[in-house]
Amino acid sequence: MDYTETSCECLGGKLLQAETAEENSFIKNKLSNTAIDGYWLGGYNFYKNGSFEWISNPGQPMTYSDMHSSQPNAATTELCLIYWREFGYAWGDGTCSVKLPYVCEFVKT
Ligand SMILES: [Ca+2]
Repeated sequence: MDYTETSCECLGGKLLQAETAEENSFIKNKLSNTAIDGYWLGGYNFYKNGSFEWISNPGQPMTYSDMHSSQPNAATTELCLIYWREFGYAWGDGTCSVKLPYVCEFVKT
């Protein structure tokens, strides 16, 4: 789909899908030790309606969400999902072309 997704796949993983509060908190704690504006994760606003789904599960509503109360705020143009520092790394919708780091996940084998 885009550079970040392809990069994770080249490393044998995928963009992070934080499907539970526990998983999400684990990641947020790591991000909180940095001073980066945002980190992409693997949700996508497929229908341009502000409803995010995991890239590997299109058509399936998320069972967990950490979307900030002010977000999504640009349903037709901000199609990618991001941890924003200004929200304490809660999620927001963001413009996909913004160059920021991203979080990959890997299945332990
Ligand atoms: Ca936004």
